[in-house]
Amino acid sequence: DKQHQLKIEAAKVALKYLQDGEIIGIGTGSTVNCFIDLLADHKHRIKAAVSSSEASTERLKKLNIEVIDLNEADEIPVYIDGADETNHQLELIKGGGGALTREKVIAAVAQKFVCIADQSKYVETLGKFPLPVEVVPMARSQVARELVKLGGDPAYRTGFVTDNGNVILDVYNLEITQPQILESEINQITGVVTNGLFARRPADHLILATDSGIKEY
Ligand code: DER
Repeated sequence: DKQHQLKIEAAKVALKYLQDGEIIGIGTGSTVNCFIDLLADHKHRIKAAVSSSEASTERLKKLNIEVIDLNEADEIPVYIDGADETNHQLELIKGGGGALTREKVIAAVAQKFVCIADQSKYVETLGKFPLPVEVVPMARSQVARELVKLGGDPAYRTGFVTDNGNVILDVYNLEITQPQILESEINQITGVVTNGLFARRPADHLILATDSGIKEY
């Protein structure tokens, strides 16, 4: 469909960030899956991949691309990942796919975080998409109460356990006008592992596929 075609367009442009013989960081989601599929014709250029989820790892292994642990990589020149929302400062909401913790860890290490997205993700103000927050299971109710105090409406992502064995609260009705401040406030709540605001460490580049072509920021 139209949106899938846009995801493929964005993924194609991201190939230009491949650096021969280097380790590449790979995110999670349907847009990243388009990028992984394109790697089939470029895998000889990749030394190895560091993956942000079991789902992406499986997809990479099917292409016989070596997947290594982040601890074996002394640096990650380029990290390719999608987003659920991005504002005009390339501050993101991520975690729709539930891989936010490993995504955020790799983004913290990566020298260049390249976000690939279709036009539906580009917003003025973050927060229409519910903010995922990864939580230690026993702390779920307490963290939910704290998130309500911050003005959110947390919903338990029932039946979902992250690759790290934690649970996720999706927080609705936040109007996120100061993403970096809210990111820090949520990080301070005891029991929170990670929140899906990538604002303190935003994307370095955005490849946005739109009906009127590719826009790069
Ligand atoms: O969960 C995530 O952070 C994913 O990157 C997600 O935000 C993007 O998923 P999509 O490419 O399937 O829209």
